[in-house]
Amino acid sequence: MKEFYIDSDGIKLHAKLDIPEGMSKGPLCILIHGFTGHMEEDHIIAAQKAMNDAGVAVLRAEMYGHGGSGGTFEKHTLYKWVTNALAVVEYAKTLDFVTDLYLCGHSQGGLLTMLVGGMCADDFKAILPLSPAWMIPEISRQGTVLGVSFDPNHIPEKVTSEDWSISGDYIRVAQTIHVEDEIARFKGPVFIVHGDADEVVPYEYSVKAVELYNDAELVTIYGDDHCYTMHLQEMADAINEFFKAQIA
Ligand code: FER
Repeated sequence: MKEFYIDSDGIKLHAKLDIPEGMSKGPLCILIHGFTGHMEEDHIIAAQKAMNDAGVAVLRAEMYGHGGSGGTFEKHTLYKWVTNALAVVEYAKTLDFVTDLYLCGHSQGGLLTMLVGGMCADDFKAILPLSPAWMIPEISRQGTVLGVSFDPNHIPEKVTSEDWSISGDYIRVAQTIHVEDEIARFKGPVFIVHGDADEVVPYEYSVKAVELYNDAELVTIYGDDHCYTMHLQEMADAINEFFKAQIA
């Protein structure tokens, strides 16, 4: 494992690169956590190991205001994350050992994966949104995020829950995003994993995403929650098998 920082217009992004033993050239998957998340969460590590086991190098990166990266949580927005992800993609493309590039992210990182997948469609062989929170723009326009309500036409300075606080700019940015446009721009394979008892991101959004994408597959983790706490291995196995089939 190699630990380092990737510059994103002056913001240091904390990153870790895990290359399978003995690999000299091969595929790389960028892997990104969710809202309030980081790169050492159980489901992120499980995904990383599943990819490594399939012969895929993994570049985990933490986005603005999360983990060991620069910025504060309260000041993060989806535009900042998109800018960060573009910097990570640019960095990954400089790595000589990389053959094919993939992008994977969980929840808000899954939304990011869908956005950047559309924006950089030529760069990715496939994308893997995990329990993707792609309803965030829509519910921000309606006036509620993570169960906290606000006036969508008169955005408050802050939106606060017991566990976190985000700035009005988070909402302003989210309201401008139209995920369907980026779904339409990615024509390659899309591999989605989602627990059908997800309490944070409704499973139905993944069903809808699969219908909208040109070439998508949904693996359902039956009875499981947002972070696959009951069947983590099922999520990992699904990812492992997806990559084994890709590489075969
Ligand atoms: C929301 C639902 C889910 C939301 C964020 C998320 C900010 C993201 C969850 C995650 O990344 O795990 O309403 O609003």
